[in-house]
This record gives sequence, structure tokens and C-alpha cells, in this order.
Amino acid sequence: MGKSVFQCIDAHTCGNPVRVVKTGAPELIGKNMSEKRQHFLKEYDWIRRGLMFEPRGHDMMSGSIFYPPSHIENDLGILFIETSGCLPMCGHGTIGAITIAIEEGLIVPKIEGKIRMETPAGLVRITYQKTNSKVDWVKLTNVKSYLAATELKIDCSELGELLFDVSYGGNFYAIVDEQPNFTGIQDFSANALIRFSQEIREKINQKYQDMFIHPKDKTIRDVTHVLWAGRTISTAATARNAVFYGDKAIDRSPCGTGTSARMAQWFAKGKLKKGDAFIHESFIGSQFIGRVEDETTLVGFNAIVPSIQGWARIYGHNSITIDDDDPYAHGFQV
Ligand code: PYC
Repeated sequence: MGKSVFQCIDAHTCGNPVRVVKTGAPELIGKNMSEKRQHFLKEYDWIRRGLMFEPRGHDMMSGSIFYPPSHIENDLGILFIETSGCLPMCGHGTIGAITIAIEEGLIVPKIEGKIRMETPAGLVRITYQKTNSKVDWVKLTNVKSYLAATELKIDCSELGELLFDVSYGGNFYAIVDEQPNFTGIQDFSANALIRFSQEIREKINQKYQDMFIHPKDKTIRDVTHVLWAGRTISTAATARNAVFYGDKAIDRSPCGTGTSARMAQWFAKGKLKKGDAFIHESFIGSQFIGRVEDETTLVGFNAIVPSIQGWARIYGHNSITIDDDDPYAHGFQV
């Protein structure tokens, strides 16, 4: 491979990193972003590892690459790269990537203030507000989200038996609500939540093997994220979470796909109605505004169309080299 140089723009969405690869990414083959995601994973995963893992990245690192859309009516396609792999959909990644794309002039939307974006999980519609050259906020209307299973049980060696639900919001989430063996995220450190998550995610995917597969795209499967609930910090917030992803990450943002999954769970349980605002607070206290935009169905499941609104700030322009003469060219994890 020799030496490859990637021009990147770094930002954070409500505290969680977003690294957009502006130049240096490969062309991908496929009819849609789901097929292009498979091509990338097969041939170019070294780019993801090099840009996301240490020493060029870190446990929370997350990024994206823009591609031309497959359909003329859409503005762009996006590939999400992350420490865990290539996510089908990423909410904080979308908010950060769109903020970068607009502020840096990387895309020119067909209609000012509106973007149609192809993701591996499906079409995401976006609106944003700009003041002078700055994007104030980005709102995404996400893919159909649904509650897939409720009141499942798993054993956690430190906490004991836990009840959890599984909900889809662009990724499959195990959602652990407050219960006798888990009193809420306010009572635990990030390191403890990471430890519990690593153990239960593996056990869930063993015990409930082949149970969580997207009804329309079999490449989207298994519980990849764990959402732990807890007491809010702000009285204005509806709920708070700590979302575990990758191998050692707790999302610093309220997590867009996690918020979508959470709203689908609440909607199915009658705790949220169409049109209700759902202010979701992250582990560090940053907030997204979620909303149930519509009720729908997804191959036999009752589903919702959720929206998420949040903000991002650009903090760096980076020229990153991945050179085969570097023993850590393709990154490492400890
Ligand atoms: O915002 O959807 C999200 C997300 C997924 C993993 C980290 N953040």
C-alpha cells in the first residue's frame, strides 16, 4: 500500500468526535450504501483502523466518508467508520458530518437548508439552520425504528440478573432500564459501565443468536450497542443515557441511533406519543432533541419515524498519513 495521505476535518457533536475524510478515500462499488459498506469492509478496512484506532484515533473515535448518491434526487451518500467497524447509521456522526460539509463547502444541497442522504441503513432526510457561515443545528429524520423484543434476561457477573429490551434505531440496542440490580448510570463510573457492557453484549449475542436481524437488510444484525438508563441532570431533560459502543467507548453525545431506539421503545410502551419532544441527555450532560415524527410499520413490526436535532463544532484540519513503514500504520487497540 505504501504511503497514503488523508485530508480530514475533525469536529465533535455534543462532545463526541467526528472525523470526516475529505480526500484520499477509495471509490466503492455497489448499487447503494449498504453494498458499498460491504465493499469497504472487504477491501479497505485498513483505512478505518488506521484513522480510528490509536495512535491516530482513540476508543471513541468515529468518522465518515462522503460518496456520490446512487439516486439523482439525493444529495450524497455516507459511509460511517468507527472503532467497531462501519455502522449502518450514526446520528451524532450525521450531525457532525453535515455541519462540516456545509461549513466547509464540501457539498452544495439541491435545496438550501435540506439534504437527502443515503446511509447503509436507508435514506435519512436532514434540515439544518445556518447563521452566516456557521451551522446552528442539524435535524435528521432517521430510518424506521422499532422495538424488537422486551423483558429479556441476561446475567451480569457483577450486577446479577438484568432485564432488558432490544430496540432498533439504525443499530440494534440492548436497553437496560433502572431496576433492582441496576440503580441507574448516576451510581456507576464510565469504566464500570464499559465492563458490564462488554460482558452482557457478548452474552446477549450468544443467547439470542440470530434473533436481531433487520427485516430488510440481513447485513444489519446483532446487538452492537448497550444503552444504560439513569436519572437526568437537567430538569428540562426527558431521559438520560450512557451508550456503550465499540470495545471501550461511552458516547459523549446522547447518541442519535440510541435516542431513536429509545423513542421506539417508549412509543411502543405508551410512554411517548406522536409529536412529543424527547430531550435526551448524554453521560456528560449534552442534549439532543428527539421527536416521534410519525407512526409506521416495518415488515410486521409497529415502527416510528424518529427525528433527532443537535449541534456540532469543527476544531481541526488534519492531514493524516498512513505509511507502511510505520509498524502502527493500521492502528492498535489495548
Ligand atoms: O449517534 O448514533 C449515534 C452513535 C452511534 C455510536 C456512537 N454514536
